[in-house]
Amino acid sequence: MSATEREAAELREKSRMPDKAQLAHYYHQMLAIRRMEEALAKAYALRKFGGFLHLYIGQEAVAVGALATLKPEDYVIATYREHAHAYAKGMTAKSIIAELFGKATGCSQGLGGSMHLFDASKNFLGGYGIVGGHIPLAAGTAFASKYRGDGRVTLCFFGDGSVPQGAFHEGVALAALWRLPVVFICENNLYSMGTPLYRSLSVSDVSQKALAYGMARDRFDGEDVVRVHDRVAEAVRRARNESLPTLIEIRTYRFRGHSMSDAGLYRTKEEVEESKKRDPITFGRELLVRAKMDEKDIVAIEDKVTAEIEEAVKFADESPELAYERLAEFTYKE
Ligand SMILES: Cc1ncc(C[n+]2csc(CCOP(=O)(O)OP(=O)(O)O)c2C)c(N)n1
Ligand SMILES: [Mg+2]
Repeated sequence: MSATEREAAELREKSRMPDKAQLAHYYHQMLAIRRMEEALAKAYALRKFGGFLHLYIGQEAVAVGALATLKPEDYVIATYREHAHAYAKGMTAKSIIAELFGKATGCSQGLGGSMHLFDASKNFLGGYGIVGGHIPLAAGTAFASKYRGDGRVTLCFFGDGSVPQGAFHEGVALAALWRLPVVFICENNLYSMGTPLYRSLSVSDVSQKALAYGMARDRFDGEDVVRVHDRVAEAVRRARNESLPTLIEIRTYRFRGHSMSDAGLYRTKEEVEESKKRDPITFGRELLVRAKMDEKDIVAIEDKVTAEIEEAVKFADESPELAYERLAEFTYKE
C-alpha cells in the first residue's frame, strides 16, 4: 500500500468511526453481557439454578453491533445461546437473570429459563432449543411484515450447526422466493458442540449457501463491533428499503464450552488462548482509548456495569417464585 493509499484508508476508517457516545454505548452493552454471563456461570456452579446454560462469552460484538442497526419495532429471533441478543434488544439484566433463576419476575415468569427468553414488548421473539428450528419462523415474521406493510425487519441468528439442517434451507429458500425483509446471521464459531465445522459442512464458506437461492451475502470476522454494525446495517437497509433478504456469515469464537458440561476435549488450550487475543471487549475498550476518552470515564462505565449486574443478581435472588397454584394456568384452560 502506498503512503497516499494508506492515508486514504485511514481517512475512510476515521469517517466511519462512530462518535464517543456510540462507542461507549457499545462498550457498556458488551461488558454488561460479559459480566451478566460470568455471574450466571457462578450462580450455576452454586446450584442456584439447573438445566442448560450456553454462554456467549467471546461473541459479544456480534449481537451488540448487529442489534444496534435496528429500530425498536424490528424483530429478533435467536437460538438457545441468546442472553446477549435479549439484552441488546432492550431486555434488562434483571428480567434475564430472574428468568434463569426461575423467578416470577423473569421475562417468562421463570417458566422458560435460559433457552427460552422472550419479550413481545421488545419484539424479542426467543430463544429456541431446536437447532435451525427457528429459521422458518424468521421467514414467517418477515412474511407477516411484508403482508402488513409495516416496514419491520427481522434479524435471525443461528450457529454454523444450523446450516446443514433442512429447516435452514426451507427458511432461506422461502425468504429468497418471496423477497422477505429478513437478515439471516450465521454466527460461525467453528464448532457445533464438539464437532468442528469441517466435519459438518462440505464448504467452509457458509455464505456461499446464499448463491443457490440467488440471495445477497456477506462474510467477515466478528470481533470489531463497529465492523459488525456497518456490515449488518447494509443488509438491514436492503431488507427495509428493497424487501430483500441477506445471508451473513460472521466468524467468531466462544471462549467457554458449548454448555456448562463440556470437557473441551475437541480443541486445544492453545487454540482457545489464541482466540482470546481477539477479545471483542478488549477491542471495544481500545476503540474508546483511540477516540481519546479519558481513562476515568472508561472506568466509570465499568463501575456502572458492575453495579448494574450486582443489582440484577440481588433482584433475582430476592424475587419470589411463581405461586404453585398458577402453574396449570399456562397449560390448561378453564
Ligand atoms: C435439531 C437438533 N439437533 C440436535 C440438537 C442438539 N444440539 C444442541 S446445540 C447443538 C450444536 C449447535 O451448534 P451451532 O449451531 O454451531 O451453535 P453454537 O452452539 O455453536 O452456538 C446441537 C447439535 C438440537 N438441540 N436440535
Ligand atoms: Mg457453532
